[in-house]
Amino acid sequence: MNCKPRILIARAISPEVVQRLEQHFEVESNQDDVIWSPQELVQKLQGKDGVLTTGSQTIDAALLAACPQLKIVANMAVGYNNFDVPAMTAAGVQGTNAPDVLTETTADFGFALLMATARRLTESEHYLRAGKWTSWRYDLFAGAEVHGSTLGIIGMGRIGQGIARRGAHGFGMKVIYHNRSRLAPELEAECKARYVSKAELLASADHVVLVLPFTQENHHTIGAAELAQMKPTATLINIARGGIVDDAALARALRDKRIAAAGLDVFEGEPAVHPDLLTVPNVVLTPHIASATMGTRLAMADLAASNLIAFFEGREVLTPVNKPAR
Ligand code: 8YV
Repeated sequence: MNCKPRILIARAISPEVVQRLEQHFEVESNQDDVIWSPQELVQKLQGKDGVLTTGSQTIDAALLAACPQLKIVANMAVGYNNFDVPAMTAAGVQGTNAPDVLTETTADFGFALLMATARRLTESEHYLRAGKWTSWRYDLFAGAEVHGSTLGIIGMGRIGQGIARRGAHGFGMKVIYHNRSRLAPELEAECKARYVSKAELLASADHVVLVLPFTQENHHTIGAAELAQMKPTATLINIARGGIVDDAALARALRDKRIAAAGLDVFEGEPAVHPDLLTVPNVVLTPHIASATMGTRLAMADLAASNLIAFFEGREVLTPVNKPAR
């Protein structure tokens, strides 16, 4: 008789992590990466004790009520806005996320997107590929300065700090930040970052980078009013979550040159992208890949797996997001 706990791996992950999980669990794995509807996910979860999810599966009260056997949801993402945490706690379901292992990779990408946006990398490549490059011009794709400029970071968690370090130490940028709480003085010193109000940050940053978690309170933290407070020469980078920026208002601001450019890795309602963003040239668009290196994706899945294994062995999970009664 097989008495291993039964788990579902809801999206394709590194095969070596699937193999690791198979040593501990009876596993059903979506290695074909089929996109399940919420109803299909509920169906797949019948009889499962745990599930490994990515940020794109919603775990809410309705799903929990329909899956009474479920005991743990291990997210392969640092963000867990796909979880209704109070509902999970009330249902006695453990939630875990995957922090730390993606910090540096994601900060690298944030900086890459900032550089690409400021220096108009994709726009200029499209021009070249379209055969439009006929001669040198002094102002051809002239972009915004990165070194020595003012970097404004909204959301100064681990990834925000990684971007601050890159900016301050690598590019001599003046770093200002806004966050729910101030960093400890030694961390501020290490990141060479100065705490400012959101209004001061928007008014004085040359590059505004969003790295805050998505909650109900920060829906459209950057909308038309905030875009109007930014410098017309500024860039906006979003590697946090869609929904933090009002994408329609941003598309209008980009079209009307109220800000110079934007770099977006996340979108409201992704994978759909607001159609107006697709028609403005001064935006760099990437498909939610900030943590996408094979090594980091392996580490994220492995951490989610470690959480599942610890939980079913009766140990503390490594990275909990709630504390349900057990
Ligand atoms: C994930 C992310 O790739 O970790 C996060 O919060 O946004 C990304 O690293 C995505 O959520 C899939 O899990």
